[in-house]
This record gives sequence, C-alpha cells and structure tokens, in this order.
Amino acid sequence: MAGAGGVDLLAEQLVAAVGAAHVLTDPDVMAGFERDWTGRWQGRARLVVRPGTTAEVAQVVQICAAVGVAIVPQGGNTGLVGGAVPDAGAVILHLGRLDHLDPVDLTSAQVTAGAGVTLARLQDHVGAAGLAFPVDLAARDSATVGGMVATNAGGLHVLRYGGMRSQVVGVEAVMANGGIVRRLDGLIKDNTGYDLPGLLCGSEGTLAVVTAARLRLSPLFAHRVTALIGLEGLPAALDLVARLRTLTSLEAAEVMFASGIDIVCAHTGLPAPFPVRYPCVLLVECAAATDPVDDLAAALLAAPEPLDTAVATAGAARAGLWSWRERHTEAVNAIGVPHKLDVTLPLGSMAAFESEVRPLIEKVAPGATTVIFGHVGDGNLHVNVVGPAPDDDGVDDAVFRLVAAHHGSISAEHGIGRAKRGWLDLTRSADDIAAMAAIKMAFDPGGLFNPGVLLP
Ligand code: 2HG
Ligand code: ZN
Repeated sequence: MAGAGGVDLLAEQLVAAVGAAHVLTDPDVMAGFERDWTGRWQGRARLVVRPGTTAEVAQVVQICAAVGVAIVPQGGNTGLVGGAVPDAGAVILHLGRLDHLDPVDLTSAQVTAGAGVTLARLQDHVGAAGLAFPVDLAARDSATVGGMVATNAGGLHVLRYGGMRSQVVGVEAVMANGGIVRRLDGLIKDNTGYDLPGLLCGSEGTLAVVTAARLRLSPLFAHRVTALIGLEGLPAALDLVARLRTLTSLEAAEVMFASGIDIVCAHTGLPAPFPVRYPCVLLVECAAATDPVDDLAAALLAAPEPLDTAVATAGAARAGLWSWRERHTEAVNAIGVPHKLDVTLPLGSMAAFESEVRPLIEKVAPGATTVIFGHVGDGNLHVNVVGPAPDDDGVDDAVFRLVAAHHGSISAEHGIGRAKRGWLDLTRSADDIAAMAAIKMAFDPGGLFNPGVLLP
C-alpha cells in the first residue's frame, strides 16, 4: 500500500533497522495482526514490524516519528477492547521477538522478562526455580508480558495478589522521541520522583512502548484445592465468598451462571458439572504451604444451606473443574461476535446489577444471548452479549449507564481500548480526563502511539 512519499521508503528504512524478514507487508500475513481475537475490531495496517532488541524498537520509533506514521504496539493480541487494532495506515510494532528471560533472582524473588515472553513461559520458568508468578489468566499461552503491563491485566488471582501493576517492580520502555527509560534494577524501595512504571501499567500503548519488565514473584505452594459449588444465585455466592475471605489461602473466587455453562457444555462437549442445573456456580481455589483442604471444608460446612460441592486437589482434576469457567470465552466466541462488557461494581451492588442487567439487555437488544461470568471476589463481571451487530453499540451504552448508576467502572481489567473510549466520561470527571490528556501530551506530543485508543 503506497502512501504519500511511498511506503517503500518507510519499509526500506525499517528493513535496514530490523532486517527484511521482520517487516511484513503481505496482506495475508498481516491479516492476523489487524484483527482482534473477538472479530469485533478490524483495522488495516501499513505494515507490521518485528524488532528483535530494545535498540531496534527505539530505531523503529524514530523512523516512524520522522515521517509521522502512527505506531500500534502489539503483544499476543489477546486484548478484548480493540486496543491493539490499527487505524488505517498505522504501523503495527510487534514485540514478540523480545522474548528474553533472565535467570530468576532468588534473593529478591524477582525476574526480568522481555515484553514478548508469554505468560505460560514465564510461569514455567519461575516454577522451575521454585517460585510462582502471581498473575494468571486463561489466555496464558498467548498473552505476553508487555501487553499485560500495558493493559494492567487482572485475571484469576487479583483478590490475593492484586493485578499486574502490583507485580511490576520496574520497566524498560521506549519513549516517543526514541529515548529509553530503564528501571530494571529491582529496587524494592526507590522514591525518586514520578512512578513511571506504575503509570505505564494500564496506559494501553498510548504513552511509550514497554520492552521489558522486572516482576515480583510469589511462593510456589505445595498444596492447592479447588471447589465447585452449586448455588441458588449471585447473592448466595457473595455471602459464601464473604465467609471464605477469612481464609488466608483463598486465591480465586469465580462465578458463572446456568445459561453460560449450557453454552460451554454445548461448545466443548463437557458434561454438566452437577446432576442439578444450579442457577449459579461458584469456583473457589485455595493454595498454601500446608494443606488448606480442612480449612476450606470447615468454612463450606459452616454455610447456612447444605452445598452441592465438587472438590479436587490433584492437578488434572483441578484443571477439570476450572474448564467450565476457563472455556467461557471461546464458547461465547463460537456463537457469534460478542460485545464484551467487562465491568466492576461495588460488591454491595453486584447482585442488584446482575438482576437488572439481564432484562435491560433483553429490552435494548431483544433476542440477544447474554452470558455473564467473572471474578466475583473482585466485584468484576464479564457481561458478554451476542446478537447486536458489531457496530451497534446500543447495548454497550445501556449496560455502561447501569454500571455508572451503581457507582461502578466501565472497565475492571480489560482496559478502554477503542471499545469504551466514548463512555470514559461516564465514570471519570472532566478534570480527571483533562489530567490524563495532559499526561498523554507530555509523553507523546505528536500523537504517535496508538491514536484512537483510550482517550476521547
Ligand atoms: C476472563 O476472565 C477474561 O476469562 C475474559 O477476562 C473475559 O471473555 C471475557 O469476557
Ligand atoms: Zn477476566
């Protein structure tokens, strides 16, 4: 695609910087980078460039800045809000080749990982050294460290460890002028001005390109127990999670509902989890250095109602219990292009929201399929709606307004991306948005990085 001044000149300069094998211009090859995982977001890039070092990233940034071509940083492309999909004519800067992993630093329980390292590889690497990485999520085989930092990914263990921002000790990043900020020494205390690593977490590629991160690690527990519990509804799940929070070993509390489980079973061939079709199913997991089974059993037995419960401690059996929860995303995608509404509510408003949102969606989008699941311990529900056309955002609007009325947030963990930009002012004040715009202007005055994402 020859633009003004000729794409070839830009491509030639990039080839000189990173090598011909790493500048992709074939439309068929580029297609997988231009479209998001859900199929709702589609762009048309000028080319895809895959630098292999931080110095090459800096060169790419300088080359694109000199000709005013926008850059969309991309990792595993597992985001769900269109945050890594390019505007027409932008360059996709793919970080996958920055996949170096330092040896685990056992003294500090930290590791330095390149932006392109997948979560699964990071988990294996630190596991072999007797430690764990606190963040886990279903897209672990594709999601990468750089993207997880840039989106401040949440996942399954937030209630125990916090999200990605809580694990980032430092980052290395390339700025819009090609300069490199490097804070990878692993200092636990370093009170020297603005917290740039913290600021880059959740910046969605709009401020700088994250090229590596220094990450905090957690203990690798010898004992782990997973329980699946059939319940009458979300209020019962919230009551139970409130009791289980007293367990220091509680690591995950996930919720799903009967209609979603039906869709998972139809798509995957899994059997129903219980002989009874419970309206709501809670999954909890505890992990500790000593066996947490008795503590979990005692807490469950103390519940006011008898509970239908399936429990597993061995790895394969636990993975089996997780499969009904983890396979929701692919099962939803299999029935159509979803509107993904990742929202968070004050815990006290969650049950009211859940009972109000279903009839609201039916009113706005009659006949649509609604699948709700999520991280109940964090007040985070994933409202997935299949039916409305990808560009019909009526259902998005209605759900976000209901969230705002309950004093929640329109994004719990997926970010704003392209999907939610238009609703940022529902839960952020004009002064708040002006402060964010000023930060963007200070970091990226030319609007080089990820235009069209995050800020209105
Ligand atoms: C999860 O919790 C992810 O599995 C994806 O955040 C959520 O597919 C979704 O809506
Ligand atoms: Zn989630």
